[in-house]
Amino acid sequence: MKPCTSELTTRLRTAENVVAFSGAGISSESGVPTFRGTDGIWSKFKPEELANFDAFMSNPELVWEWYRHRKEIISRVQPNAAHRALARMEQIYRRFAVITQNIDNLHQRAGSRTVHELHGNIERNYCTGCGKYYSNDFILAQERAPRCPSCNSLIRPDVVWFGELLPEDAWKASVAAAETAQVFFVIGTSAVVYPAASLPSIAKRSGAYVVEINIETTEFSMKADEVLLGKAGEVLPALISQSLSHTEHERAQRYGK
Ligand code: BJW
Ligand code: ZN
Repeated sequence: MKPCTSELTTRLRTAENVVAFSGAGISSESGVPTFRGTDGIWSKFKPEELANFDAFMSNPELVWEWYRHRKEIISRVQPNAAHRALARMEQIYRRFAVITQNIDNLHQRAGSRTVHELHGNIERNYCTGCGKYYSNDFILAQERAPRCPSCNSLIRPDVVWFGELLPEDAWKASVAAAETAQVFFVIGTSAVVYPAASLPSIAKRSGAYVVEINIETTEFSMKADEVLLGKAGEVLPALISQSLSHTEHERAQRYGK
């Protein structure tokens, strides 16, 4: 990775409010496939074809096969150096938030505490009829698309599909974080799925220095203040050691973290 600019180093050293917006690419080094991009391996189906309610109702077995497979992948993987670097940044900055489009829990498992999940969480499942929640153990014990023992309706994963609204609290908190960030990272996302993809522009309009980290350029790259091309698991730890390691102790003392 080429070193970050002195502009970014200065901003990272002086900032008090930093936000990281993540997508599937941050988990790819853990072994979770991305949806799109050169590393995306969901080539058989477009996410638009499976991740919507009509597809689920017309072929629940197929959609559940996809989610069961992903639940199994996610249960076996570990957070990587990129997730851990963000958890460490939360210890350094007075205000730090992760906004994630991912449903895999890897930020929380790496130790991040302030995580706004925009697209739900694969650990949870709920009944489309009565709303009752079910554990993954319950789901994985069923052979077919799971049905609610109380009302016999289909159970679905608690994730946000196309055409569905994002969770209001997570969305409001994310917009507020984007509007107040001094440095805003855009990490491992193709930035094509809205409204999440509008957050980097909201941050930029509100005065943040916006830094994209991706293995390739995206639709957002032209608008970023800085684009760091490389793997998130390599770029983020390098950023901390280049820009933050000597300020870490001082800040930890200052903010009592
Ligand atoms: C690395 C790396 C490494 C790899 N290091 N980088 C027309 C215009 C505008 C909007 C719309 C439109 N038509 C419809 C819409 C709205 C629609 C939308 O945006 N569609 C677009 C596709 C056009 N949005 C919605 O429907 C949303 N809801 C909504 O708008 O509500 C209002 C409404 C209500 C009623 C009617 C209409 C509107 C909801 C969107 C929900 C998205 N859900 C999914 C599935 C979640 C559950 C699950 O995971 O199963 O969310 S789809 C999928 O895409 C998932 C992701 O979170 C999301 C974004 O993907 P992400 O994270 O960016 O991943 P990739 O794979 O695309 O990119 C990975 C990147 O990583 C690549 O760039 C790689 O290069 C990079 N990379 N390795 C660094 N090591
Ligand atoms: Zn039910």
